[in-house]
Amino acid sequence: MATPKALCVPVLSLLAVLAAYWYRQVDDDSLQSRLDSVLSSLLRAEQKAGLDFHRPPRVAIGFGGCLDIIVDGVALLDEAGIEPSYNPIHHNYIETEAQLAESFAYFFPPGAASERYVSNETLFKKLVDTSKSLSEMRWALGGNAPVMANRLATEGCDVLLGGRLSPEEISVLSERITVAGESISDPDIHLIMEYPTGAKWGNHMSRRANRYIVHSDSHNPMIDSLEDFKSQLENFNPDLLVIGGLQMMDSFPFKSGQRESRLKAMQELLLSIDPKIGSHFEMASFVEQSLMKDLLEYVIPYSDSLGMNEQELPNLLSLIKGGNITVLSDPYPRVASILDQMRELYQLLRSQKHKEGQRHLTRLHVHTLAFQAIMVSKGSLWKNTMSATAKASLTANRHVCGSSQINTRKAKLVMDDSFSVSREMGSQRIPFKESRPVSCWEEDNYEICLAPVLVCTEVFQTAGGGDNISAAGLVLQI
Ligand SMILES: *[C@@H]1O[C@H](CO)[C@@H](O)[C@H](O)[C@H]1NC(C)=O
Ligand SMILES: *[C@@H]1O[C@H](CO)[C@@H](O)[C@H](O)[C@H]1NC(C)=O
Ligand SMILES: CC(=O)N[C@H]1CO[C@H](CO)[C@@H](O)[C@@H]1O
Repeated sequence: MATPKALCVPVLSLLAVLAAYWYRQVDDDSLQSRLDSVLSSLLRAEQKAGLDFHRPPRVAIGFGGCLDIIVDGVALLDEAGIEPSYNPIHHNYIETEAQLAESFAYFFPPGAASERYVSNETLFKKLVDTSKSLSEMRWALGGNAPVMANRLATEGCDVLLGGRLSPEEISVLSERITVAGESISDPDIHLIMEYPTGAKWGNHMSRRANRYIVHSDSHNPMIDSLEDFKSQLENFNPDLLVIGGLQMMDSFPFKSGQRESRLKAMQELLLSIDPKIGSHFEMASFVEQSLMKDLLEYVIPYSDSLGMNEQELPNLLSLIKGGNITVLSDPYPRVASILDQMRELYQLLRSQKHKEGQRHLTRLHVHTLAFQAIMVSKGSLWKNTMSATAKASLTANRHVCGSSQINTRKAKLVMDDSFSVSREMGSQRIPFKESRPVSCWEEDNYEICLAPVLVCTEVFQTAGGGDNISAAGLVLQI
């Protein structure tokens, strides 16, 4: 028979296990209720602006469009017999399988979004054919402009879309969208190589979910719907003009002077718009320095509003300050450093000498994995910044999880309990309140709103996220 003392030990350890279990349970429950509280507060903030339009807002948006093939990036490389490379190299464009492996090895471990032109048709066709043989592949309408157009239409806007699309692509567009641009039979294809957080490729592991995109476009780089779009614009009478999709010009083998002449045509379009109509430019992953410089001359000075992610912000800033393109930045930036970069970009762009017809930047939206930040000049045309920031944040989860209903069991917060508004010593710290998750405050001649993202933990799709998020943010501000 066991003595009482001998019995004691197992009983105690059983109690310890039960206690640990109970505490974990309490911990889980309080975390869960915190997420639920953030969600309900964000939903309230989103609804505050309400979409009770007198008439549907009218948004004209260009350019381009494509069919996306969405696959698991690692599965595709395996199936295509492209082995992991341990020689990460940043290539501006891709010509060989080895370059693809080197380039993927560069962006996959940090989990940074990127997009590359494939100049080798044989290679691109091989990748597309291999993708079609994967069991888990799906097609989607792609391209910044159509994705933003569909989102804006879903939110109740009437949309004019500049792009040459195929009948299949047009068939999945909302009825609220009018397409300006002749239809085509051979749409450009984008191959979206997605990967989740912690995905393994040989000895590489991804730090966060993201995608690597390859394309071999022929229509999009020429912005060949520009003229049709321009001729329909006046009649359409938009409240807002949105330009995106210009990264398709990146590293494309243009004939000499061809790119510049297309961008000059774009500049003329922008100059022809009534200054009372807001214009927004959506940045993207650009790696060709001379193209970025052209954008700084022909497009960005004509934009009232800019949208970009945590990679694109330092890239643009570096170039304006006379430095080089930065291809890769911290995919988990701190709030303070993003806000500092936003202030700097805002001030630099506004302080540049303005030529006739150029606009002053009055809105800057930066989307990151952990939070959304929108900066708006006081007295500008942009309304409802607080609600727009909440909506952008909710859209991030809705898009990545692939569901309009947000499930907090598939979400986490990666923002700290408080954040500093700047890296400068002695800067104000703002606590993060579950019941009021969107923080807004004023500085100088602008207001900043910041909202945490309920980061989706069961990723359905990351590609197109920035477009949905930016469009969702814009719709409440016009
Ligand atoms: C293009 O890609 C194919 C398939 O990977 C390859 O066999 C060929 O060598 C590549 N061509 C060039 C010029 O690199
Ligand atoms: C910028 O890029 C050029 C050309 O690639 C290179 O020669 C130069 O060293 C770079 N400068 C900096 C500061 O990185
Ligand atoms: C969550 C979400 O709204 N995702 C959408 C992003 O935009 C594309 C194109 O309009 C939609 O198909 C997605 O559903």
